[in-house]
Amino acid sequence: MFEKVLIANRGEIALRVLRACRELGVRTAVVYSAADADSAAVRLADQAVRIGPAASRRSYLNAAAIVEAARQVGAQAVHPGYGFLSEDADFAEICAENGLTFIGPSPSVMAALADKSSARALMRRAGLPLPAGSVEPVPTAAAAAEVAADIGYPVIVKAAAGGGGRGMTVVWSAAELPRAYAKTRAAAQAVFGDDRVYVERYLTEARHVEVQVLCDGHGNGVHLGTRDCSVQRRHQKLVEEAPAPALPAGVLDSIAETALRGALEVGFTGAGTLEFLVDAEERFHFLEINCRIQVEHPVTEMITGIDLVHEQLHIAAGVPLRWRQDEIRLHGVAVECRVNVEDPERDFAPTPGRLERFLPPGGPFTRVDTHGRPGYVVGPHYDSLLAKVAVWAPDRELALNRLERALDEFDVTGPGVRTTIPFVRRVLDDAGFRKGRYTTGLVDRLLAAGEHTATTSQAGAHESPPAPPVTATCPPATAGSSAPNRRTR
Ligand code: MV4
Repeated sequence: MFEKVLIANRGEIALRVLRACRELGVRTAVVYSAADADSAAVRLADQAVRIGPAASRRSYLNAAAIVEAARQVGAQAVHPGYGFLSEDADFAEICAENGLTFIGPSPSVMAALADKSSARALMRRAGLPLPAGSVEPVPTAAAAAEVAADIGYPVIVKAAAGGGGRGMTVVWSAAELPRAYAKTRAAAQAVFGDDRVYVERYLTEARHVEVQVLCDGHGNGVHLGTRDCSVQRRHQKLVEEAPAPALPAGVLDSIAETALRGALEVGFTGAGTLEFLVDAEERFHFLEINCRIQVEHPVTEMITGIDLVHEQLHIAAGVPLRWRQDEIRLHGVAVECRVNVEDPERDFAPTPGRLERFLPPGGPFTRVDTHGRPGYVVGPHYDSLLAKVAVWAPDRELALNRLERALDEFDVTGPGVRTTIPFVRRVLDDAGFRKGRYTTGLVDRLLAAGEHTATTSQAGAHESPPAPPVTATCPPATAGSSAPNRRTR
């Protein structure tokens, strides 16, 4: 095992990785920006290196500064977390050139899989079913129209260099295609510096089901079952659960086994996730593979008892996988929701500010991953994820009740601060969601249904502050301060 690992990330995931290192007796160093000088990770790490100003371009995305920090502290490996440089093959290569182990797949495999068009081709060769469409990038609008006519509308034009829902346009008819094609190419060029796009059949009302895999550097791999991540708004997941509900065990096994076969076939190593869409006929289609630890990994940890970050560290250190597939047992149901500092009533706009109160839930089978604390200032520089609340229970109904109970306890209050908790509650309340019968269309349906009630709920019809304790030292709620996330009963 490594003696010292550099954590090249911030927020809750920096803490998550730090804890795994501690548990394995690995010393920790964390990098931080000017905005994160008093973060929990900085306080808890053995060492901390300031690498730049708040702007991520000059700190958490600054490969040279991170490699220099690793050299300074004498770290042998770099854990990139998620986001930032976690899927940057060039960064993995720079680490290797500097004698550092990048905790993830090899740079060449990462590069081949980061390109969705190339990942699609590799996975098709490995026998994975894909949505109908082009495997090679489509060079002209005319060629795109030909592919679309062939597979039928609706189609979706996707940037080869995209991922996680960035750089894609749904096209409902042939008339719209030329514009959509040009628009997606221009956007892809602007955002990724790479204008290649491909065309796929667009699957409506499908379920987003993903498979967690672990593959070592010795040709061994296991899958850790499925997660359903269909509850997304603009490709930001809000609620995730494991295993994917309301699908026959045979279908889930087949998706998971297919995913693992694909990952091994393309030489993937580390912890990875293969995304699929499952259509109404329960057929599944490979979309993309993520070569990193994901935000929603806790739900898989809860149903398997396997610490995914420990496994990432072992795999990167060359240790052979400690499980065979028949030793992996999936137990019960885990559900997670994200607590973002955003206002669901204002198009989920970030609401940075100081957290006057921060009281996370507790209780049985309840896990909170957060870097928040009372007095913590949520800044405007980074994504708005403040906490993840994950619960486990023997069955889905109890897991959902437990998550509602946990959210009832969670008090995040500060001037101007709002969270996604009220919206998550509406998801958990939805009849279709309760039954496990929901698709990627759920969030838009809830938002459309909530449109005419938005004003009443803003006035506090749905959320109301608890009576302040007599000894309260903080000022009473004013127009600018938020109601805590508490349900009126
Ligand atoms: C799709 C799709 C339907 N058809 N591709 C979104 C995230 C990225 N990983 C892939 N995504 C999708 N790709 C085809 N061919 C549906 C999604 C999708 C989605 C689309 C609209 C609204 C919510 C969604 C949630 C998950 C996936």
